[in-house]
Parts: sequence; C-alpha cells; structure tokens
Amino acid sequence: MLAPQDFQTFVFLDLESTGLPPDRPRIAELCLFAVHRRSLLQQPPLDAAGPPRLPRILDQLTLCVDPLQPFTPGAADITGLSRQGLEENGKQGLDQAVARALEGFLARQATPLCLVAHNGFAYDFPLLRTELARVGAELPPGSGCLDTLRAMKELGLGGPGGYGLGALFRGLFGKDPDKAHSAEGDVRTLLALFLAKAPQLMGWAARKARAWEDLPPMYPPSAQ
Ligand code: DCM
Ligand code: MG
Repeated sequence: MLAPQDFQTFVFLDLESTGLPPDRPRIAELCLFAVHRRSLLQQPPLDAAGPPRLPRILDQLTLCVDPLQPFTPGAADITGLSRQGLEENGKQGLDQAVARALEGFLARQATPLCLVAHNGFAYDFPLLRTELARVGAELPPGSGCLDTLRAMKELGLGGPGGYGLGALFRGLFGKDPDKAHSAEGDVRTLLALFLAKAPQLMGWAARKARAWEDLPPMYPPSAQ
C-alpha cells in the first residue's frame, strides 16, 4: 500500500508484446510519456469537435526491442510487428541498455511519480516487472501505479461501448483513436482520456495507486 499522496509526474505507459498473459509474452515495443501534474491540470477547455490537445511540455521515450520469441498470430496482426522485422532492423533484446535508458528517463522526472497504463494492473505493470527482473533492473522505489481501466470503472466513467481504451475514446470524442496497438498511439489515446478526466483520475491515484514493488511479475523471469 502507498500512503495517499499528490504525485508530481504521471508517466503514461503502453507496451506492445508477442501475446497475452497465458502465452508468457515478451515486450517488443514500449512507449512512455512523462507529464508534470501542472501540465495535466492547466488545459485549455475541451474542444467539442474532438480530443484535447496534448500538453506541449512532455518527455517521451519510445523503443522497439527484439522479443526473442515469435508473436502469436493475433499479436502480429494487431501490432503489425514481427520478430523477423525487428531482427532485420537490427534491434537488440530488452537488455541493460534499455533498462539504463528507462532508469535515466524516469530519474529526470519530478517525484513522486505515478505510472499510468490502461489495464496496467493485469498487463503492462506485471509484464514490465518480469522483463526488468530478467535484467536485474527496477523502477524507482515508491513509484505509484494507476490502472485507468480499474479507475474509470470505479469512478463510473465508462461510455456506451464499455471500458476498453478505444471504446472510452470513441465515447468521449466521437471518433476512433489513431494508431491503435502501436505503443505511442496507445499512449496518446491514454493521455487524451486522462486529460478529459484529470481531476477525478488524479484524485483516484492519490488514494488508490498501488506501489510498483507490490505488483507481482506476470510470470517468473527465468521462464522463456
Ligand atoms: N494482445 C494480443 N491480443 C489482443 C490484444 C492484445 O495478443 N487481442 C497483446 C499484444 C499487444 C499487447 O497485448 O501488443 C498490448 O495490447 P494493446 O496493443 O492493446 O496495448
Ligand atoms: Mg498498446
């Protein structure tokens, strides 16, 4: 459990991978946008015609990595990624260099920080834990984790199509999100949703964010 707190930075995260939890997926792409709370709350009024403009001041990190195992057909289909394509583009696995890049990126942000992912409790946070444990890396102690799927459900903020990322976006803004199932596209969608409900979601985070170190890995890191 984390003590209630006002997070200074929200780090929006999305992972693309080789499949779903029963397939013991490996990460193939990660994207993080780090935004200070000030930039989340000081938004121009929502434009009725569509999603909000994203904040001008944000840091972003997007990386593709060789997952070292094949994609399931479903994952290959929705992401447009393949092991062969990543190999042919000279990508390395999620190694020490990636862990250092991630650590350096997060170390630059004002603390305390809160990671944000849609369905993050069941998918992104546990999978990232597994992959970082594999290379002996960790995130900053005391980092919070906010799952916007859980939070939107508990806050009763769903749309007619339910609580999926795309359905929430369509319900709020009346159009399909761009570049679904690319890590950066999904982070942009997530950030747009967050901006539309920022006070409620930041309140939920202050009370109910879980500690990174309390979230279990998706599967033991030694398993392939
Ligand atoms: N995924 C999958 N099949 C789905 C949905 C997701 O295999 N129907 C896996 C592959 C994706 C990852 O989960 O890279 C993350 O999902 P998303 O693209 O929605 O962020
Ligand atoms: Mg995604």
